[in-house]
Amino acid sequence: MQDERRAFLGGIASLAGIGAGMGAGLAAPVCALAKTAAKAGAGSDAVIVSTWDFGAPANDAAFAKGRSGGSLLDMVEAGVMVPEADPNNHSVGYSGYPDRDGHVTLDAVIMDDAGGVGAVAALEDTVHAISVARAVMEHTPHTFLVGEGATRFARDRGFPRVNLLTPEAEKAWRDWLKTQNYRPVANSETGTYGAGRPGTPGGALDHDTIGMLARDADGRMAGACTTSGMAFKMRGRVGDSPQVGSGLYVERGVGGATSTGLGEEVTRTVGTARVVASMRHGMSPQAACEEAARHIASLRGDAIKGVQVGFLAMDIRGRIGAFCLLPGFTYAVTDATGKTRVEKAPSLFKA
Ligand code: SD4
Repeated sequence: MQDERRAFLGGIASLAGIGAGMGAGLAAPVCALAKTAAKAGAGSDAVIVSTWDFGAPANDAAFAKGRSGGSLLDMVEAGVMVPEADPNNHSVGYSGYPDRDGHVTLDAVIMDDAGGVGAVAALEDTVHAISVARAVMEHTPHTFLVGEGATRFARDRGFPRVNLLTPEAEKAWRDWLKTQNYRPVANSETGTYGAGRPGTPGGALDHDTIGMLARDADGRMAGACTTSGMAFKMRGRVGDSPQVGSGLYVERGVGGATSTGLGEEVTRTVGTARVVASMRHGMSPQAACEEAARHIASLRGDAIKGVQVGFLAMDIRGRIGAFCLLPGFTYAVTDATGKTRVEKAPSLFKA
């Protein structure tokens, strides 16, 4: 843990073009270095990326965690905890839309580039699925707990029991029950974040997921991905997000990738493992994301009409790539100075 911590702090220093050895403490010099970097205009390469507009405050929280001495794992965990706790975000974590039986179930994965992996799926009554995933990684001999076992594990580890189904989400579910029309809508994430009100059940508020990648200048990386998946999904349905190689993949010496959108299309193709494999074989993060999206399109043809899938990747040098099937996928990028911007990904199809 201490090594990782030093790596991030050292990373900030070298990203800023400043040599190490500027003082014995860890936290204090980093703030100074960040300032110097901003002054010098240095640090334009990405250090944190995440999916959708709501990735911006999440990135800021992750960066702040790194500045205060947190490890890469601490950073991605702290980052994605922001939308997990946000009642306006239907649905990562709290206030998520339930499955068709009225249960809010969460999926999450966290991983580093040293073989550390923890995941949960169909977790209930717990706000911070990502922290439970991390506990699976750090306190069990396993990588993945699901359903009742995951929920019991969360209680055993002291995570408080919280009813995730807010009155607003329950109302949306009851409205949805009237038609029971299950039709995932592309890009619901951008239109609804911060709106603070429910939309058409089964429609525009169908899904929100945050996937995040963080790196340091030594080329070390970690990632996290957390969601409540598709609103009004079948009970027991698990999407791409908690599955290593689908919702998230990080590889030492190469980089990482995360995905969002209709999870079934990503799990079919082990999408993020594919993106990282392409990067391993020399493709840029951008070309690798494009290749994975094109592969889904050629494999699935008409079946993916109106379906959104977005890939976001970052290599160990901080080069980023993003590509999606339909226009509308956005992502947040934070550079070594801590400056965050939101970008639009290019798409394969026009609409
Ligand atoms: C899922 N991929 O459960 C997730 C949903 C998502 O933005 O990414 N929404 O299929």
